[in-house]
This record gives sequence, structure tokens and C-alpha cells, in this order.
Amino acid sequence: MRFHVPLKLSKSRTLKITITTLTLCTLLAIGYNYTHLLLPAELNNGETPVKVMQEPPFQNTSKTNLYHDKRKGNDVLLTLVRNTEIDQIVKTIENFENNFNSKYHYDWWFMNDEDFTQEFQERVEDAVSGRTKFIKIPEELWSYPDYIDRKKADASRKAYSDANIMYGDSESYRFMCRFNSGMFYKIPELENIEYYWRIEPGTKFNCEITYDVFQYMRKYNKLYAFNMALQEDVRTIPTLWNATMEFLEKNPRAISENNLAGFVSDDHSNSYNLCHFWSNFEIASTEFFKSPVYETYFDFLDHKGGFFYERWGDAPVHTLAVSLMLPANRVHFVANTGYYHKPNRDCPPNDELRDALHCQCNPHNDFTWHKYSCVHKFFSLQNLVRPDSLEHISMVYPTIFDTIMNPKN
Ligand SMILES: Nc1nc2c(ncn2[C@@H]2O[C@H](COP(=O)(O)OP(=O)(O)O)[C@@H](O)[C@H]2O)c(=O)[nH]1
Ligand SMILES: [Mg+2]
Repeated sequence: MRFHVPLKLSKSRTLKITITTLTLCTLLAIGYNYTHLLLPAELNNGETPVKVMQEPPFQNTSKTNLYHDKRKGNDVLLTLVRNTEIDQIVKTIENFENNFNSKYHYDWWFMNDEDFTQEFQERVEDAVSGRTKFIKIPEELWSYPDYIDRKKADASRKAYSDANIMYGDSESYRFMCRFNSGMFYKIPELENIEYYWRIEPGTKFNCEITYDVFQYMRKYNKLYAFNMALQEDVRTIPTLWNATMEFLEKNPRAISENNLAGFVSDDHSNSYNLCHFWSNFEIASTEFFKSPVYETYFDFLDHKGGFFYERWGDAPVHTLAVSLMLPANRVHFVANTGYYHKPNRDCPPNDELRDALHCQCNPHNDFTWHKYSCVHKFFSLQNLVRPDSLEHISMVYPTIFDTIMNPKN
């Protein structure tokens, strides 16, 4: 079954929706907190500070501050990891501390579906310059919902395994993808967390990150940040696009104006082009995921059963939501980090830029601007200048340019 949902709203339809929405909003505004609305107001592209808005997108309603420094938000580095991945995570922490966190000392929280061992906790605590927290995931966030037909799920894993699809036979991989899609922010410990930066064991950052990305996102009103983007194996998500179109047909208000629909579809929403933000690197506001629009979307997908009957990944699920349900200018591309997650690497192609960021990587191995990468689509779609040289960065990201030229020690 095909669904044709106009992902870019027509002018007359936009006008009708605007008038209806304005009327409704006026009525609802009295006594209704702004933070309860579906999605926040939008801004112009680029480095537009929050202060130009009439109201901040989300208010910090949390009573407790995580950090003594009140300028900081309740932001944490966040890692889902197994005890067996201790060596990989310690290496990643050391690398990330060198290139970012030794300047900012953010807390680093770890999540696991099992208890963390004493050894794991001690080695990790020694490596992190901020504080650490070790969280055992509640079982209800890492298991089958009762509407899933377990026999059908078993049969699907067998078929995926026979077809030699990566992680095809793995039950835990499916729990992990569902957890990362719509569960992690429901962990009670994360209730007051504003932005998180997801970091996986085994990943590397081979360039210096010269600015506080959390504060940058807050200042410029960004809700989601990515670094690499590529195409998904279609066999893992055969029905995800149609399920998403069906959801949007039932919930047209979930579609954002000025969205990134062109990032995920090349044929006016007939099909998914498989581009997704590679979510092993992800910085985002939990408020986006906690918003009614995302929650309704996740719940709809969860009832479809594709996390278990297929092998839906959290990357395409997050990407479809971000691309269709947020204005494009809420999305930030974190450039030039020298990021590595097997098998792809980022490495700034420009010599001057690589030197300025003390990158330790080979530009010939760069995937970010490779033709198979989806990153160029994000830029061409919006007619944005690529941040691929110092000159370009100074034009489009002047505050980031300043931090490169005057690095914090
Ligand atoms: N605690 C725990 N973490 C897991 C499990 N499976 C995957 N992860 C974590 O989830 C993230 C993604 O898994 P990974 O194996 O890297 O998948 P890939 O990046 O898609 O190849 C990593 O941070 C893993 O450490 C699991 O069964 N338990
Ligand atoms: Mg991984």
C-alpha cells in the first residue's frame, strides 16, 4: 500500500492551517504552558541567537542543576555499553577527553541492560574528567511489549539470519534499536537531562573540537545534531517509510513547515532514499523526543512491530522524525571532528583546517564528502555553504571560526 502525503505544505493549505492554529493557540494560550505545545517556533537559518525569539523553545523546568556553573545546562555525555566493551570504551573516553571534554568536564553517564561490574565502573571513573553515573536500564524499556507476537519475531530473526543480514539473528540488537529509538529518555535518571551527546565504545574523534557543542546548540536554538549521514540497508526497514507516511496521513499536524523532507525522499514522498543521520554520533535535546509528536510517532511505529518483525534501526527512525517533524534550521551539522566509527571516517579535506584542528587522519579516507555520503544533500538542499575550509567557516559559522583561531586550553 502506498501513501502520498504532501511533505511540503501547499500555500493555501498552509494559510488555512495557520489561521486555524493561530485561533486555537490564542484560546489555549491562557493558562497553558508553552512547553506543552507540539513543537517550538522556528527561526531563520544559521547562527541566530535565542534572544531574538519571543520565548525560548523549551523552558528549563527542572529544579536541580547538574553543575555548579549555572551557565551550563543539564547536559551529559551518554553511552550505552556492555561490560565486555570496557577496553573499547576506555580508549574512546581517553580520546574524547583529549579532544573535547578535558576543556568542559561534562558528566558522562553509562547505561546497560545488566549491572555494571565493579571493574568497569572503576576504570571508567578514572578516565572521565567529569562525574560518572552507571545506570541499569529498567526491564520494561529493554524487552517485548505485550502486543508483539513472539513467534512472528522468532521467525523473522530466522529469515534475516538466513539472508545474511547484519545482526539479522540478534534479539538483543533489536532491543537496543528500540531502546535507542524511543526508550532511553524514559529512564527515570534522565528526567532532568536537557541535551545528551551519544558516544559509542570504539569510536574516535581525530580532530580537536574547539567549541562547547551543547552550549552552541542551546544558543542557536538547535534540537538535533549529526555528523555523518549515509544510506541504510533497505532490507532492515522494508515497511518503515510506508508506516511513516501512514502516520503522517493520520497526523498531518506532525509535519513541520520548512522541513528536511528532501533529505529523505528524492521523489516527492513516494519513497525513502534511505539517507539517515548515523546515530552512533548524536547530540539532541531530550525535549524533542519527549514531545507529543515524537511520542505519538514512536508509539505508532512500535505497534507496527517493525523493531521485531523487521530490524528497524534507531538511526532511520530518528532521521525520519527529525527530517519531517522539525524545521530544517533546528538541525546542526557538527563538522570536522575527525570522527571514526567502523567502517567510516571523517577527515577534513582542507590542509589548513586539518592543521588548525590538529587532526590526526588521512583526508584520502574521508567519507563525509564522498559521493556515497548523504551529507552533501543536507547542504545542497538548503543552499548552505559547506564548512569545509577556514574561509567557509568564517563566512557561515563565525563563532566557531573564533574558537578555532583562539582555542580554549
Ligand atoms: N548494554 C548493552 N549495550 C548494547 C547491546 N547491544 C548493543 N549495545 C550498545 O549499543 C550501541 C550500538 O551497538 P553496536 O554493536 O555498536 O551496533 P552498530 O553500531 O549498529 O554496529 C553500542 O554503544 C553498544 O555498546 C546490549 O545487548 N547491551
Ligand atoms: Mg556501533
